[in-house]
Amino acid sequence: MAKYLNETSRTFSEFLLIPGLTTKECVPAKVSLKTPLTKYTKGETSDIELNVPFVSAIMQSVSNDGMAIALAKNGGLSFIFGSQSIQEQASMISKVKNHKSGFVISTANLTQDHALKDVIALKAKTGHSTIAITDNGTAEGKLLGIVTSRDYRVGTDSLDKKVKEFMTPFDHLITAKLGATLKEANDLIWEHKLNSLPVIDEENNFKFFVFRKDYDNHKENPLELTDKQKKLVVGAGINTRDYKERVPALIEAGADVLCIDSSDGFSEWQQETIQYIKKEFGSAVKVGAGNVVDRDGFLYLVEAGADFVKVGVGGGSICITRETKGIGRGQATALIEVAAARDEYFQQTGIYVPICSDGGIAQDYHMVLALAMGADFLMMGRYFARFDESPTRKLMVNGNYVKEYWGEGSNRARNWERYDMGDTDGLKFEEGVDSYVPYAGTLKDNLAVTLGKIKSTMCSCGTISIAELKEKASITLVSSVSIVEGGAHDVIVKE
Ligand code: RVP
Repeated sequence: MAKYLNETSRTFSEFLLIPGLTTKECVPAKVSLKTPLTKYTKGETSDIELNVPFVSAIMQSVSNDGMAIALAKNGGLSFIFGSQSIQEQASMISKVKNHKSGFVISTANLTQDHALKDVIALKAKTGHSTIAITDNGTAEGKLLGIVTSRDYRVGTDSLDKKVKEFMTPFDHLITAKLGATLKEANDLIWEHKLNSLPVIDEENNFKFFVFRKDYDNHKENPLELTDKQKKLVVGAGINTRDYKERVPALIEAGADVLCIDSSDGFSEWQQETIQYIKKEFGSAVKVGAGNVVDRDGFLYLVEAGADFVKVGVGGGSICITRETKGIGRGQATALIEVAAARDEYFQQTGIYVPICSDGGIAQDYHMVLALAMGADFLMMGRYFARFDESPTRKLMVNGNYVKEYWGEGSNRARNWERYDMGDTDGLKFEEGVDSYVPYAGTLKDNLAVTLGKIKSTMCSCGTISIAELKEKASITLVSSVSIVEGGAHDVIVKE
């Protein structure tokens, strides 16, 4: 006979936190959001600790090198999506590892034979007003000049005017040589009153821009997540099919942590993958696994050697797994059960295996609830997809700016390995949708607001660390009627 779980499967919106005593010590400035990413033994600390408990989802529409750089600079970590060729994924990883703060690979480049109309179109598309002019129109070509908005007059100059007629040519440019430090580059910027400084190699090949504004930004990133060599920390998604080829390439490229990406991780495929990685590469190579929604799934992956376990099936904003396959569990219920299993395992063995709540965070307050319920960190897709740094197009739809966001189980992603049940290749049916999310601006600005809310809630609960929150939080279920009470009600809200 089938086993019935009598407890209703619940989601974050059905819970609230009860305020605890806020002492004078409990102020947002004192709150630490540091949290372990990978397993550790009692009395020790995790080899990788996040400064902010967020990781970006292993998705084409969320986590590329650009997102990874932005998130690591702000204390979190991205898992670069694995549903691309091994070479492309490894190249994204090495771009993050080789990223030198303040040295930017230009994404707005043209040749000198382009016209003013191309400059205007590129500026509108990328939002960048400084354009590198190279012999082949790429970020790697020989530098011939630069164009900024000070070089042309829209409405006066002909749109067909060639770039070579109005660019600042190479011999009028101040440049830095490859190998210059950020300090040296900035000294040049200040000395010559520049807004941007191109960096070139011995053959005048263009390498980077250093922008005046970035130096200030860099100084403002106290939470930056770096490794021992001061390089940004980055993760990578893998699958249970091509791991024997993919994993060595990702490690070679510098990935700090791997994560098996699957909608249903309670499988022998994952066990085999983890065991292979640990046997071939040893415990220094960190690998997370999942997703699971109960104690049995968690313990199975832990016994297999997982360094962390992801929790959540079917709760993702773009996910229709529950509708198509009838599997899943309310995210809060799943998390509460797995967190209890994690704590029990820690008590018995002295090994702490962090858990990640993946998917279904729709409000900022859900994040604090997830942490209070036992998550060590959160994986989010929709949240990050809304920002400038996500890899997708920004469009105007019905008068509002939106960004594209599609699931890995959608036809658009064609990530059949994520949904593979071990037989014939190919995506048989969709488990995700292709959608838009409201555009929200930069990651840094939005994160500051979100973290401000989290810290404030933690202070209301009388806690200044995630560990303390987990221990002290008092959580209540809410009725559907009291949810109405929680919003503005019985008033006419002004527009
Ligand atoms: P959300 O943050 O709610 O947008 O959810 C993101 C999560 O959804 C991902 O981390 C992943 O676990 C899951 N996902 C990704 N693609 C799909 C799908 O197509 N069904 N689901």
